[in-house]
Amino acid sequence: MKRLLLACVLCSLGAGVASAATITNGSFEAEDISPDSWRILGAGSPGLPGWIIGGDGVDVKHSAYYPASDGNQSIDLVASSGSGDIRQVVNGLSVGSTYRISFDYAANPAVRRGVVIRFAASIGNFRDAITVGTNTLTRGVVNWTPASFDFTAGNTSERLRFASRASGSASGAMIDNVSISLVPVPAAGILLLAGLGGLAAMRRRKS
Ligand SMILES: [Ca+2]
Ligand SMILES: [Ca+2]
Repeated sequence: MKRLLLACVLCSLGAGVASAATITNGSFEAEDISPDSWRILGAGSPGLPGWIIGGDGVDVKHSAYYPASDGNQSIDLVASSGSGDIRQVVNGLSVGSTYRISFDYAANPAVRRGVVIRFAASIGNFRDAITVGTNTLTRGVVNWTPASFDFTAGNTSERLRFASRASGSASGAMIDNVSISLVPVPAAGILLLAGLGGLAAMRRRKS
């Protein structure tokens, strides 16, 4: 009986793993902008499949101009001026499960020295503000930094958003290589759940 209970706990955890959530066009490669070096996309533009563009727009950069961290294209969250943002609804989440959003970010190398670039990443009720350093910039070189944050799904669908905070120029934070993964339940947690399941079964048998 205990062995069966443990198997049930493990298979229910396994079912959580199977509900795979994905980011659509997380590397911004879906629409090839070459031979352009970059392409400006205004709010509501359909030029970034999977994402909704808001604010003052964003632009897509090609590796021929600025090297992407993954593939050939990345995003500058500031198009020509003001703050742009991109967002999409992530489906297939398992309520109560913890997920990790991973991505790479950098300062657009064209930004003037001394200008502080900021952007925010959010999903569900999670929000993180990130300040991008500017003092090591070399024109033409993109210093990509990997980043990630964890959130617990409160719904089966949550909105993921990356939003610029105005940099005061046409150059803002760049992002690329956005992905989502399920954070595994630690082995100790599985054993605790299995133990609780066994206790509950024993109580039921006694009552
Ligand atoms: Ca890319
Ligand atoms: Ca720009």
